[in-house]
Amino acid sequence: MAVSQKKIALITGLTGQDGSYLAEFLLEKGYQVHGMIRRSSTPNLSRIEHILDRLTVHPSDLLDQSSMANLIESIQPSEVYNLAAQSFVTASWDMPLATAEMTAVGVNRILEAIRYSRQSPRFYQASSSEMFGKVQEIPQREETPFYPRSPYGASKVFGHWITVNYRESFNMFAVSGILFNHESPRRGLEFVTRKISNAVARIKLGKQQKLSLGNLQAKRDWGFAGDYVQAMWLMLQQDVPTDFVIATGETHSVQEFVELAFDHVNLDWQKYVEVDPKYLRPAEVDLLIGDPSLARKKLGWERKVDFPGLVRMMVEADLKAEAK
Ligand code: NDP
Ligand code: GDR
Repeated sequence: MAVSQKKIALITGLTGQDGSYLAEFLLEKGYQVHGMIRRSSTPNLSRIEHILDRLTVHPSDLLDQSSMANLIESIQPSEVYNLAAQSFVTASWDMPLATAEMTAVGVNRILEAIRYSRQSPRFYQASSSEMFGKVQEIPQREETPFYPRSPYGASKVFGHWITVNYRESFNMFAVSGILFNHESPRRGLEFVTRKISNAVARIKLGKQQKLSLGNLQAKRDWGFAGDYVQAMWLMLQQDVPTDFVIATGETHSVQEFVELAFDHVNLDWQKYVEVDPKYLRPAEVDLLIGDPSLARKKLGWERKVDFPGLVRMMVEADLKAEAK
């Protein structure tokens, strides 16, 4: 789909994994791209450094209603992508209230800012497969009931429903993408896939001896972040605002990820991996597998990178980075 005139996009969470891929994608499509960046004492722009000269960044915070309202009024975007959140599930038990402020109420703050704006931009909310939590149905689809298992998951359920609510109450073009886990070489080091790929590279290069993990039997539907940002954009180009599940339709255990990653560098994982109970969660999400049929049919969306390709890509990138 070509963009006929220059569209203006605002991305919250620009400095995160998805924000960086989405910004690249929208620049490629000819958008003028703006991003919200929260103040920090040290610069935190490593994922967007290579495109920074083509972006406009604005200081703002999900916690600050007036800064978001001013931002939307001054930029007058045609599309708003809300990717900002406290996104690490483990941390959500340590700081449940801060997680709720950012990941739940933050969504409502942006929706309020949009509701009173002149432009009425289209709105994308980053919903999550963590909302499904305890297995209610396999595979999980748009109608599967939610049963979140963490303060993060519960906050995302609020964000999801408040988006539906504003769509139905105020006739807004507001949609949620229920995205299953998506990873990349830009994934934060605390998430299991990147923790594994980085450790494998370091072990191969003799910089690390062991890899400590938690639950190896948890199963996730893992895709590549670069493929998933395209789905976000497609959702905002539809005639009718609709929520979609975005997933690969395959599930793999953490152990399978470990095995493939170590295989890639010809090492036996069992010699290096140990289970440390400190990485187990108070409540676990055992099995996630999404049904992307609706996205395939209505958006024409397909993932391009498969599971072995994703593991390979991440290990190769970490080998390169760690060798420097
Ligand atoms: P990241 O953790 O990589 O990025 C989160 C972003 O949110 C960062 O830019 C961060 O800024 C920003 N942020 C956090 N708190 C605030 C705040 N108070 N004000 C302004 N910005 C803030 O997440 P991902 O890119 O992986 O995920 C993007 C979104 O998609 C998140 O909402 C996540 O919950 C959701 N999601 C992710 C999935 C995945 O598998 N990756 C799957 C499903 C949903 P800073 O750099 O300053 O920390
Ligand atoms: P998740 O991702 O919680 O699914 O949330 P994460 O990579 O943190 O965990 C995936 C699974 O791996 C198990 N695990 C470990 N996890 C971490 N982080 N560290 C370990 O050492 C470890 N050992 C085993 C976990 O128990 C879990 O079962 C991600 C985030 O991006 C969310 O923001 C997003 O909404 C969901 O994906 C979909």
